Amino acid sequence: MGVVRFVGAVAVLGVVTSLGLVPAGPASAAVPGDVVISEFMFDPLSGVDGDEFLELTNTTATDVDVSGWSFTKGITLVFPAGATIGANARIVISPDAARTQATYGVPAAAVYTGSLSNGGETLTLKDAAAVTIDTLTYDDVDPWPTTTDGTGPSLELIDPAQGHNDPVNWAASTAARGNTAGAANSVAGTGLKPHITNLAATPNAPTVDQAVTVTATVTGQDGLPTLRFRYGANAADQTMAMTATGVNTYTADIPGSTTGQLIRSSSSRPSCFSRCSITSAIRITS
Ligand SMILES: [Ca+2]
Ligand SMILES: [Ca+2]
Ligand SMILES: [Ca+2]
Repeated sequence: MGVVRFVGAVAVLGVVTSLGLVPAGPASAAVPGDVVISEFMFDPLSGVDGDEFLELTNTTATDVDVSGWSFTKGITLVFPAGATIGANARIVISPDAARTQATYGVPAAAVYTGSLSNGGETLTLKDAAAVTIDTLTYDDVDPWPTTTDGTGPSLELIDPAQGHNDPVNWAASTAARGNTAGAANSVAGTGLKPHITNLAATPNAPTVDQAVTVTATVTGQDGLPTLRFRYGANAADQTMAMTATGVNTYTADIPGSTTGQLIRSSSSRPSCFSRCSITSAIRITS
């Protein structure tokens, strides 16, 4: 009878350098970053398109004139002459102002036509001269948050100063009511949190003394990720630096071993959002 053993493999992540906000410009000359798509509900729990909304935030200390600004893909809206977003203020737009008021308790500053795709699409906010002010392509599958796909919470931007088209910079709202329409985001933070996908161990059923190669895709971190693993239920964690094999892809070899207990390693990092670490179990078969 062979030894049966699980080895947990958890990649541990580095610290991210944050970037500064784009300096505020005059109201008549907004630049990308001045106004950001900061939150949206693309697939509300009610299943009613009228419960969709999209929040825009003016990240600058001056009013921004959004006259003639538009969305033309996915949803359609042209802001009327004289429309402004106040300094550091947020507005909510929606397809149904009455429902927005009833469901979220906030007024819709403008009403768009069309609806936000339940399967993900590209949203682009352009200014009156058709210059792109913000754009992102969201999805309803990993690495994007998946609880926002019709189960209640909205998608919220974490750090306006970081890339808006990076799923690592978006998270499901953690507010009790499932959104923060017109208010500061519940997940707001500084810097992108690390995100691990595609963690794999080869072979995933190693024999005694057979090394296990662990590979992973890690984004949103500086430097090389560290692989954490252990050989038995009561053993101490061991760590090793992973080696880069490509853009955001890393590998490390766990040496083979002959002893150990059944173990399922898990890791939680309270400072991270839920998607920043994953655990893999490996069974040694003989
Ligand atoms: Ca929708
Ligand atoms: Ca969907
Ligand atoms: Ca919000």
